[in-house]
Amino acid sequence: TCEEIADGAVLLRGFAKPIEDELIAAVREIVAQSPFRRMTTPGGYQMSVAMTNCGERGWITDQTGYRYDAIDPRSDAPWPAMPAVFRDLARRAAESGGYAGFAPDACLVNRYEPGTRLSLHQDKDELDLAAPIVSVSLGLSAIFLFGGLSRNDKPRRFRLTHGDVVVWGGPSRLAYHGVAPLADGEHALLGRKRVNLTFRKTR
Ligand code: MD3
Ligand code: FE
Repeated sequence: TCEEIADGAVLLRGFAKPIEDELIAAVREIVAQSPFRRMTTPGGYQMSVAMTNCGERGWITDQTGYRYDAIDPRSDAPWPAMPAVFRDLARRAAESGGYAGFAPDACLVNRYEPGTRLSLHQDKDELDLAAPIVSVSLGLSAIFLFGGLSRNDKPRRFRLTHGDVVVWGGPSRLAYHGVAPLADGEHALLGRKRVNLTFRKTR
């Protein structure tokens, strides 16, 4: 099913489910090369969510700021290549959402454990803000908070579950969003965690 949840944002419930095993196997290979790590924000806070990346560039934050970089500062090597199964899923989802020809060059992989959260933020480090962001939820479900273009707009809440894919484009691309603290639970494939993939075109 395809549902427009906000202007320019399309929720594809269960879109990734048919390839769940391939996606999880690919995440494990990425993490073997570039492990999940908790990064530090420019304000000096350590994020509760652990992150890694694949693709030509990866999103990082440290004391000096946020940026996309071709090198994983932890391994001092390029990020793992984007698996074909990721690239194809992102392209198919974007097309279903009305964005044909989406060619992401970066995929940020977020790992949530019970109690971890992502506070309200905008994603605007990408140069091409006309391209959508495609997100894929795996494992435990989460309450996703979706606000407006101002931090003060009261966020709406959506439950995102294993296999759900959302295409965020148009006016929703610069909306504030976040994830409420993850409730504990056990997922058949991933155990006590949630993994979220976000596909981006950064340049
Ligand atoms: C709406 N990730 O990685 S995915 C992020 O569940 C991030 O890990 C969350 O926010 C997560 O930056 C939310 C949904 C999402 C991702 C990017 C967006 C929604 C978005 C960018 C613009 C608008
Ligand atoms: Fe975000």
